[in-house]
Amino acid sequence: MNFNLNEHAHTRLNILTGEWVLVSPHRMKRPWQGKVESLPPDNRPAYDPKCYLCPGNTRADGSVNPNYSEPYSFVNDFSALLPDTPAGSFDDDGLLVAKSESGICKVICFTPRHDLTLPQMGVHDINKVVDLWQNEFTELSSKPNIKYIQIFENKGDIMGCSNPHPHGQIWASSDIPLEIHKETIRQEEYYSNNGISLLSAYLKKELQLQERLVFENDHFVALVPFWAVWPYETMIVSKRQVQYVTEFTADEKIALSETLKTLTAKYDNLFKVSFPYSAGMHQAPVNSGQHEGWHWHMHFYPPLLRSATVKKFMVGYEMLANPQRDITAERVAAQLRDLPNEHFSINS
Ligand code: H2U
Ligand code: ZN
Repeated sequence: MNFNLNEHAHTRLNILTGEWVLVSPHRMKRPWQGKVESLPPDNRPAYDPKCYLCPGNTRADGSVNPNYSEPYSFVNDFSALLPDTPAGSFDDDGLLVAKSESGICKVICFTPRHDLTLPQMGVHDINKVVDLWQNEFTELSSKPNIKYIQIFENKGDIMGCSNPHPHGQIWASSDIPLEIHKETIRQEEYYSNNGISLLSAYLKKELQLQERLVFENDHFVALVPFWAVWPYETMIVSKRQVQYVTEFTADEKIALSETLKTLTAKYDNLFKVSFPYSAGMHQAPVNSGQHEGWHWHMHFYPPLLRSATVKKFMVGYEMLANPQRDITAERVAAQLRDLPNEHFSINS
């Protein structure tokens, strides 16, 4: 019997982090009698007088949003990181070790419309969100104590998102977070050994094989990474190696907006619901020297398993030993690729 990735249990290497995922394709026939999540009805008004994020409304801390008509950002009223935290560290015999962390947290409202999500926005309106990401990145990276800027979106109650108004967040920190630390080591090592970015080489391979592609345009590729852990996990990778979102040209920004719209529409089309996920871009640290190997990309981590109501739990073996999945990355990529690029609500 020959080893076959579609039939036999195996582990796959995440080349960005050096971690492994256990893949058990033979388990896909397992019956499901577990927890079924209920879905909230999605019949939001264009403006909700009780929403903290809608234009003109009062937020939880008493500040009032302007009557914004374009993407709008403000400092998070409950910031996890604060700019004026004193520097310091704590070490009790190397057993109790801590250090202070400062930073800035912002909230970004993607649109004044309470009832939309990214796939329901026009490409030019998504492009305005990309403009704001660039402006925020430029401003935050101009502060020398900021070392990393995490731009992300948490979408859906199931992800613990507190408000359905389309929004994302930015956390800028005085230290380099763990995931970025791991990806920095792997990408710099590959670049110094091969003279090309790890993700340029990986993208070349994926474009040749065509097994895990979901969507492609002139400047970006959306794919299910070979090492995906979450069943519907995807990645957007820029065809040109850049370190930062601020480097994208006008054409690249439109292409990124189109990729974001198409990928999130495909996600919604999968189970005909507003598809929950945590997504965010990974880019090089700032104010900390050269990062020649770094290649901008975006991760999408959706929690759903096999339907709109069945959530994947990372428990048991996965918490204690190693993440695991049943459905292969190749099967999921084919499923997402074959779904329409247009949002289902357009035809319903
Ligand atoms: P989620 O993306 O997880 O829903 O978080 C929304 C953020 O918005 C959350 O971090 C902030 C919360 O602190 N927020 C405000 O800053 N002001 C408010 O009035 C409500 C929510
Ligand atoms: Zn709102």
